Amino acid sequence: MKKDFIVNNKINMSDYAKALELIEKSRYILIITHVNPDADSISSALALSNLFYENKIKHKVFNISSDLPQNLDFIERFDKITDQFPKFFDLAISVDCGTIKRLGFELDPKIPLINFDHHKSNNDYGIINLVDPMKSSTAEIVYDFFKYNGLYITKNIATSLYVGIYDDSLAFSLGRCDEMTFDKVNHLVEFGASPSDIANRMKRRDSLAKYRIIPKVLESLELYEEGKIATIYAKEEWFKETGAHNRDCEDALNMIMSMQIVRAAFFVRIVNKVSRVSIRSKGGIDVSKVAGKFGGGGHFNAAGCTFDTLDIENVREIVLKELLETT
Ligand SMILES: [Mn+2]
Repeated sequence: MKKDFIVNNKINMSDYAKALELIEKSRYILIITHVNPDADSISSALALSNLFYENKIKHKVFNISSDLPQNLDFIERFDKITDQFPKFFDLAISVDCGTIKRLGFELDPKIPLINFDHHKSNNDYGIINLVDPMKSSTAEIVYDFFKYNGLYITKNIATSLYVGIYDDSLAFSLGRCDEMTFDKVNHLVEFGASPSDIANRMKRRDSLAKYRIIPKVLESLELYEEGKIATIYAKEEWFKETGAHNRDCEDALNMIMSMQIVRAAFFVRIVNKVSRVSIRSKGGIDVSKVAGKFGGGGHFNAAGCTFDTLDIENVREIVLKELLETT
């Protein structure tokens, strides 16, 4: 007999109900998105924020920085995300934070925390942990929270959740995208999410600066092990020369990974005065282990870490050595 998709979930079903119970008895909720937020973190937070707003539950969506991905500005309540702490909150909800460090600040341990996440590195740091590394995105887990608790998904919530699933699954191309993902997406479209509108707003609003910096980044390409391993970097001055934002060059890594021969690649650049390394792989190379060696984390095929230095060439050599040893 075919079972309902909810039964296949790794997360203990009663935890979804417990999370809602805790939300309903709290007076003020802080929803926390991660450092250098991506679409999954923002959209998971905004889906909850729209639910809370519609139900008159007092809350704020917080990010440690005011530098947000502006291509998400079409999601309802995006303009309400703040880098200011409220005077008082008695519940925290983290979304897509693979380690507690990703919150970007020290949370008072007396405040209960609901942890929504899908990173392998997550060590269940919350009081309630809705964590499943087999899910394509945290937005999928937030969707299950709605479904399991019988909560109504409005058009704004559907749009928000679709954005998270779409972006974090690299437009439905990751292995963790399964029939349950498409089941959810089907419902979200039914509830009013528009796939073409969302794709246009997210993917077709590039800046000119992006096309000025990407050739420079591609020019930095070095190949090792007959092309299986690739590295790229972005020099700090290139951002000044082109007016590009660090997000403008993110696609360079996807482009390198699209080369047939490349099995693993990483990208070094300066973000907020530290060297940030993004590592990607295809198939059986676990790059979360490489990132983990340097205090970072992430997923099997996509991970990252930072180094407290501006010497990107040195960082490139250190990570390259580790990656060559792993493969
Ligand atoms: Mn995610």
